[in-house]
Amino acid sequence: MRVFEFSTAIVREPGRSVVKGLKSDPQAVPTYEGVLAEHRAYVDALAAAGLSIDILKPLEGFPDSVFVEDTALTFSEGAILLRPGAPSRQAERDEVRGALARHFANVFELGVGEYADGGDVLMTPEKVFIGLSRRTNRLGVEALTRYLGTLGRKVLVVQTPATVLHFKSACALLSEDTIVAAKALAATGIFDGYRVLETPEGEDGAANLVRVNTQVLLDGSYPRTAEMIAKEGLEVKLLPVTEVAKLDAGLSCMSLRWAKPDED
Ligand code: CIR
Repeated sequence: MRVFEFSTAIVREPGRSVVKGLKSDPQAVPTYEGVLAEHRAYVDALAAAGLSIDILKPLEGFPDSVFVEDTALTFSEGAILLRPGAPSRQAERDEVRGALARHFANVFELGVGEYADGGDVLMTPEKVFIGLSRRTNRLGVEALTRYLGTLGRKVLVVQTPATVLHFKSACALLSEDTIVAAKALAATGIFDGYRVLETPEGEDGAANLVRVNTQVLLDGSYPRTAEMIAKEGLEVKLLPVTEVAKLDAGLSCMSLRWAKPDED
């Protein structure tokens, strides 16, 4: 099962309202120009990694809509339209439905009361980890487990650490058998059976990286993680995300990625 080989991505350009996005630190206010520049560098990196990219228009009514990962799960076999858990983000799903319909014949949808953010979902070849969190509830996980089962995937329900917004704020798949995780999450033992690389001291935020084909997209403020990944023989592409990080977000949040079946 291919989990980091992608041919296609959906992204959404940030609107000027992005400066009003949800965040935990009231002092950390991003600039629109800064987020836009970081988003453009990210889209360029996805294109350089070989993906064709569907760029959706900015939505001023939804400050966090640039974080399109939270609205859907996408696979070669189909897609699942999620229901983001933050009240201000719930209707973002209605703005993504049309794009999913353009790309997928088969789209499942979470129902009323079934909440899940894509940031809480980590794909590996054997299973899908789903972290219960402030955004992803039990009903959401149960519905996802059913739909993912139909798409041939097994689910392991875990707990998103209380210190982070999303499960994938603290972990990412680096290769078929290797997960990069912040030390506290690695220590829980949930990744037993995988090779786990812990982020170096002071670099927990680096775990929100994205493996895309042969490259690893990594937040440029984490040099020791970059060194650790380069030692794995992978090509590291450093990207600026300091403005995006002020919104409790990182690299994985800004795209939906999948491999088109005819390119498998
Ligand atoms: C939010 O609080 O929903 C946004 N400010 C950040 C979303 C980040 N998304 C992600 O980690 N998948």
